[in-house]
Amino acid sequence: MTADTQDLVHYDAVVIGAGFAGIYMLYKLRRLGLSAKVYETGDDVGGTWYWNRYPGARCDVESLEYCYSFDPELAQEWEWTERYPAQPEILRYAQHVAERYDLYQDIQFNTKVTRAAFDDRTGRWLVSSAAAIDHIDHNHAPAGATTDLVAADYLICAVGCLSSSNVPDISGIDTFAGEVCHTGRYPKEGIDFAGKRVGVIGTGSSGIQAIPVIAETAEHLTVFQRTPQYAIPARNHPLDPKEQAQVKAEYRRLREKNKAQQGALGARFDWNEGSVLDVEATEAFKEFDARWEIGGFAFLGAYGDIARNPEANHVAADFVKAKIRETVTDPEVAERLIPTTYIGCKRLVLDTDYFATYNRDNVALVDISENTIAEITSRGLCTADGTEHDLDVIVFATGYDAMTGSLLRIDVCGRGGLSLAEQWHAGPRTYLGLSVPGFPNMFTITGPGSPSVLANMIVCIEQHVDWIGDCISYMRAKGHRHIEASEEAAEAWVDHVNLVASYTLYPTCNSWYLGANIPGKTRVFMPLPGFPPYAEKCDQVAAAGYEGFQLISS
Ligand code: NA7
Repeated sequence: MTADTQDLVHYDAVVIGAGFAGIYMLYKLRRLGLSAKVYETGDDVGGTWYWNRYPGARCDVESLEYCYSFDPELAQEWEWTERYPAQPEILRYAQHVAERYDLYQDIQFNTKVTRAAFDDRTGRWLVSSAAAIDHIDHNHAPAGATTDLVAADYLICAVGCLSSSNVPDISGIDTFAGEVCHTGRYPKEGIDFAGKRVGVIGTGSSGIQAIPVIAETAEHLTVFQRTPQYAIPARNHPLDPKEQAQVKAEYRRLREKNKAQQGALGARFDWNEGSVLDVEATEAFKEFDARWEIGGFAFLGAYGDIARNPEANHVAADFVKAKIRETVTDPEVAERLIPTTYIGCKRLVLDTDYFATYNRDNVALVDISENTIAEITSRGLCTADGTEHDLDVIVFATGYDAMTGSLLRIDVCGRGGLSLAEQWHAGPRTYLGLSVPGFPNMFTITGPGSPSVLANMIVCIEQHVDWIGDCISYMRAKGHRHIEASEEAAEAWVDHVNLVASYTLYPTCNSWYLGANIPGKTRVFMPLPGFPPYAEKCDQVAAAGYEGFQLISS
């Protein structure tokens, strides 16, 4: 950047992103008396819940746990309507929070941060942004857009773990005459599927939520499945106001209990530590059955070794496989839907009538694991064996360049012009998932190397924002101008994350946790399993005067 930085508008902090992380960060910075500016590509708050407007979009963490806890009044006043919140309700909640704390005035919407560079001369961050007119491809600012440049002491990246959409590079995609969308960039005005032949590519959480809903209105739905997935019934239902009142009467205790769980969720059901291998198969199946009826992640809490021990995992997987065979009436289709990986190795999906949807006459399942999609034509989609599927709408439910994609699409440069892409060429290297060596005063909320997507995101966000707020307060009190993770601390942290992951079955399959869904992406296990020990470590680091960080005063 060559601009004379003396004359630039200066903020104490610039925050990138106005999702749940960005808006709470703004609230926190305000409370600390700091000036802050938030840049957001969308035209409202909500982050991932702003963009994911696809039919059936719903959170897989229960409403009463998927919300902020920083203000008991907010927690008491907001009433959830369903066990699991649907996208529109989560968006309304984010809007309510932004209005309640008067946050909108410091957020610049429709703006994409294109570059953030640490200026060695002034010791500040220079942040360039541009108007983001094109909402369909929200990852890229339009060429030639006017850019804006501001300076900030702190750069806080609240860009989200699942925001950078992955649209596979399939030849002919631009020639398709019908409508195309990605679940993570779903059009605000929606899509009318009535009377249309629809193709959904992808059977992760998004596909599995969207498929049953689309099937209800589409004339015909073809699901293109690369890898079959385990799904557990969500058993969503309207929330009984009495039940909600009871939970809220002891809300603080529930939220504290949340934080003591590995995934910072599921405080209202038992997490059994025992081994499934210590009980008879009939007893295990009885326990699984009970949890299948409860619905949701309670299933994984049946026994403590499902996520760690292959043999234990098989027992749980066999139970779900039996349920799929029981539900899907065509045995051949059922077999195609049976996963072969460990259960929970890819993120477990919560569903509503997913498997039963394949019993409908207007739904077909196409296995593209070997017979891949060869091309998209003006009329539809053609698989490698030459079969043509005529379609009016193609829905890509193909996921995200998770955890690193949104940050790396911004040109971020640290000390001496070191680019983040270079620093992370062999996979993301952070200390605590919060800080990157060579990038002073830059924080990554729920960054790679922190529990993030393996835990309740809202709890993770609050823990990070509180930690960052405390850190900035400490620096100001002690007269420190810069904080930066040391190379050694980051090196040791990456080793630690890999070691913890190696005790689990997570690294055994081609998941987005490993970056395996993106061609060419370095395979490194990115999130850290286990919220409670992680939060304790962060507290210890702070209590020890920010051990593993260099603090610079001049
Ligand atoms: P996911 O979980 O990454 O699922 C994406 C799906 O798309 C999955 O079935 C993929 O198959 C499939 N996919 C990805 N690329 C391709 C290509 N090139 N061809 C065919 N199929 C493909 O994303 P979601 O949006 O469903 O969920 C993301 C998270 O959001 C979820 O875990 C929750 O945390 C909320 P694959 O399994 O890679 O073979």
